[in-house]
Amino acid sequence: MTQRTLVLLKPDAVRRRLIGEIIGRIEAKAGWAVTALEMRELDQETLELHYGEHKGKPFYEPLVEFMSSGPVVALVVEGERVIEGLRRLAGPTDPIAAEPGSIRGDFGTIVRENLIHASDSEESAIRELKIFFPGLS
Ligand code: IDP
Ligand code: MG
Repeated sequence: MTQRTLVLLKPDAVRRRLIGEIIGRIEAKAGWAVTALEMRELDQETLELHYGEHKGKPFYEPLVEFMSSGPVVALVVEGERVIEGLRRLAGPTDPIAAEPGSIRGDFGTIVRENLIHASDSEESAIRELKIFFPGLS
């Protein structure tokens, strides 16, 4: 089942020069492909749309501040079961709980600064792809 998902390499990943490492892991999965890519800074409106489900939670404001602290890399990734697969490749939200071998497990220590976002379902992927790549057919 070929799917499309939204990936964000967060400002910590960009600052730490991990773009190549992370995209390399994505491209290493057979058949998966990066089909769009953009480095950009995220404004408040975009972040509110993207992370709206978390508004009101204690971590929301620091999350938005972190996500606007520098450029991110937004990617569209396509391939076999890529939504579930990228969540597994990223690892769970808390990098200390994440398995070594996963991106968060290998590179992260702080829950907020966990390097990567990947859509968590088909519905989220459709919604988030529209925010970051509105021109996509
Ligand atoms: P996810 O990125 O694994 O889907 P979500 O629960 O959707 O995790 O949270 C979105 C982002 O908010 C996380 O990736 C992380 O950067 C941040 N976050 C989530 N929970 C916490 C927390 O308890 N403390 C600090 N930051 C958090
Ligand atoms: Mg999430």
